[in-house]
Amino acid sequence: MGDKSYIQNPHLSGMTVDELYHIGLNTNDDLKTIFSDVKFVCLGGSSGRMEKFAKLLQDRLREEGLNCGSEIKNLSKTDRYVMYKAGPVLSVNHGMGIPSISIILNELIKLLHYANARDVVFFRLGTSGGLGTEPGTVVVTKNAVNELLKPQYEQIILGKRVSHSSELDSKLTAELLACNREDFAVVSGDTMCTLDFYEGQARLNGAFCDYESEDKMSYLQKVYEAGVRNIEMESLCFAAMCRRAGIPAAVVCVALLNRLRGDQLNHSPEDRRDYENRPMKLIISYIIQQLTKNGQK
Ligand code: R2B
Ligand code: URA
Repeated sequence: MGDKSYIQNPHLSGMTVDELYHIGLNTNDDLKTIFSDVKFVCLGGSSGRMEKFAKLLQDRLREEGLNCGSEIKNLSKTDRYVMYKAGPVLSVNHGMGIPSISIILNELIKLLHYANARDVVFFRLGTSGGLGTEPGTVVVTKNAVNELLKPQYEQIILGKRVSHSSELDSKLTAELLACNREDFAVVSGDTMCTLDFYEGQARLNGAFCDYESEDKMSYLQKVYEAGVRNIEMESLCFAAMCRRAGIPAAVVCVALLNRLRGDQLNHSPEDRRDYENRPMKLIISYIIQQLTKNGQK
């Protein structure tokens, strides 16, 4: 990306102080000293998972003799989001759903801009419902699509519908698929992003449901036939915002269940932990490979 700015907002340069309100930092903080070396930003839903990711990654960076930074501590000053730094990698939680990930992405993109960070890559590592995809399988997203199966993230801005493409970086996706050396299946396919976990994902087990099991199955079958291999709630916004900022980005989610077989998440805590670790393992392998390749030892 070279010197091209991640932000496209002429109003920011006229502000004396910009508050990154939801992480409790502002432009009076020494953002350059702390964040100018960031090369990867990894986002996932839960705060605990992203702390664990930062610690696992730090151990691997240390083992490889790479810059692993100092003690892992939360750099966010609010209880909305957590943010950890291990060497050149930020690990941040995004909460659940598009509004939550949109807020933290706005503030992270501005943070990197103010810190003068360059050539940064973003990852979302998460959980999802598989579609014809067995539990534990990791899906690397080809493209994020909306509930109408279009690769478009739609926002209402000033009372008007505005669409941005949610197509992802095919080179990064291919590199991630190629670096899988782990003992679990990794597949590529489209990811459908919804605004809701229950009716929005054609479940029969929410508080409300006005359709029959057959309607659900024929819808999910149609979505599967269109190339979708998993369903979650953030990829569309994540892909579109990174694309708009000119940031290469990838989405790596484990399937917790196969939605063609059921709706309930009822696996054991051990299986859940094992499954949740899988996207982390793939992304850690990729990051180590890239840092080693670039001779940053
Ligand atoms: C996957 O899991 C969460 C819902 O349980 C949501 O954040 C998502 O995308
Ligand atoms: N996350 C989702 O959004 N859907 C699922 O089915 C599982 C995890």
